[in-house]
Amino acid sequence: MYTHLGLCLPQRAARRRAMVAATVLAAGFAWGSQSSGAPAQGTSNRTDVPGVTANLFEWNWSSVGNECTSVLGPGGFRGVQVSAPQDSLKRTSLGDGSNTVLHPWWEVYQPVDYNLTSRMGSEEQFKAMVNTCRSAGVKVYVDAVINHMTGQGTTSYGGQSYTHFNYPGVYDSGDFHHLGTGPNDCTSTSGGIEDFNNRHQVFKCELVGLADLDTSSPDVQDQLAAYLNKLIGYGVSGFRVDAAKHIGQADLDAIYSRLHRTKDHVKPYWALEVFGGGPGILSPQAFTTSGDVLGLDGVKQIRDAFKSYPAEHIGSIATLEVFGSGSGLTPSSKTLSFVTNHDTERNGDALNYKDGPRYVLANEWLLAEGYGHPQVFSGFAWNTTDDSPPSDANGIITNADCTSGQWTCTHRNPGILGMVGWHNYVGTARQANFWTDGDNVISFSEGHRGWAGFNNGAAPRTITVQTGLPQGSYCNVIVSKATGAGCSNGVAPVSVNGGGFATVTVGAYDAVALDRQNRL
Ligand code: LM2
Ligand code: CA
Repeated sequence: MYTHLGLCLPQRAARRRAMVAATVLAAGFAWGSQSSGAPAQGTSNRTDVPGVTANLFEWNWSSVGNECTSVLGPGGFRGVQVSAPQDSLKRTSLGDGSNTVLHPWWEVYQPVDYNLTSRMGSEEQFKAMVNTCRSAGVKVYVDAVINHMTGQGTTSYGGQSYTHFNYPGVYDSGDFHHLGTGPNDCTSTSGGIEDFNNRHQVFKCELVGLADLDTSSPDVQDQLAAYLNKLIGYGVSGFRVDAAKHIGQADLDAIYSRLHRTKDHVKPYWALEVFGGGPGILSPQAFTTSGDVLGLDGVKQIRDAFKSYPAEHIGSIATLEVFGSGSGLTPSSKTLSFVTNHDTERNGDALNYKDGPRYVLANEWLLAEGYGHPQVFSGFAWNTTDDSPPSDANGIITNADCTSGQWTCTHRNPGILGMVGWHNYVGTARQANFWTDGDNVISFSEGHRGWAGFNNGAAPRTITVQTGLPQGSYCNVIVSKATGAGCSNGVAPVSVNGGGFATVTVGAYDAVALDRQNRL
């Protein structure tokens, strides 16, 4: 069934061609529609191209399924990223990373086996969730933890007992990198990664003490591919590859080459987690030959523009006239973009839900800007960085309740939902008519289909700008929709004159966005 050859050169060339083909396709269609209704070609080398996704971090499977049907599908989200579904460490005592939280959110990053018995639910519940989401038009992308196993503990949520290098029925000691002097050993002094600029250590030593799989071994590659192919068989469309930087391009390619096509008859999406800052082949750019990468450098640029570093955090978004490859980031077509994810919301690299309206504004801006495949992060409220999501005494995560204040539910924000619709409607129209006051107010159009203005300042601003839109009365999609009886929610329409100009008041830390779908 498998070639056991890894990815040889002709296959690499074919994949590169396929990625180019997918990019060309993406340019001709609205985002996210490329693989739906695709012809049933078992031999297609096209890759799944995600539309706007929501990252429902540590939502349990039944809550994700409900959300797909009631909010994500109707709201125009084309995909949902879910948390690592494999069986994982279940802590039985404090210490080892947290002296106060017994079941920190990060237990799921310590796999024990590939049965889907997890804090988020059972394998049956996972399967049902994928079916429900797909029926609602929402593809499912999975956080795949495939670089390592555990760094602590002896028992899992599925009831499996294990030791650091021994996972019954899955891996034994020979499947791991070990501290040593051989070519396939970790040669640091401690067995951990000490030098993040050393490729050998980054690939073969332990990341925060997590048993490092020998991902160059064909047996390990087969085991990992079997896990991912099981998920693909359940209807999953692709993966966010955890710690991809620590697997390395060659091993990632060998694993990817073993993956089946998705239910949409395309190769799965493959978004690699590669933190910036590494030199040469350790840079995010250097992983774009193996897949898309997470937009982690972009996260910092967004934070710096919206918030900046003085204590007052005044920010200046005028710099965002240039954002993307022009500002040194990986190419738009190769990037999963977001304002934050679960790591950066805790480590200071990003804006997060605690930034309130400014955080919402940044999400709205990213959806308008159109860089990358945009993703809206939505997790749970926390006080300390280790906090567990709401769960029972056994660590089983309880249903996400957006009225409880315990879940941030960012993806339900009406302005963000309005911008998801705006984003889907403007598609890949080219950005034009950029305007700024040189400080904290910007606006631009996307072709002749949409216009948006953003005010990252503490006072409302009235601006007169070129919208690129035909004359007419438009509803602000941040707060309303066009209906037969005018703009919904009693919102006054915005007039665009025959020359395309409009005078618009943009509230403090707020946006106004117009599109031709919402013209009266
Ligand atoms: C990732 N990407 O590469 C995840 O996005 C990130 O959230 C994961 O770290 C990391 N890689 C490993 O998958 C988190 C968390 C760590 C936590 C690990 C493993 O940020 O703090 O480490 O998951 O659960 C914890 C303890 C740490 C301890 C380790 C091993 O915090 O002190 O290391 O477990 O026992 C001695
Ligand atoms: Ca590794």
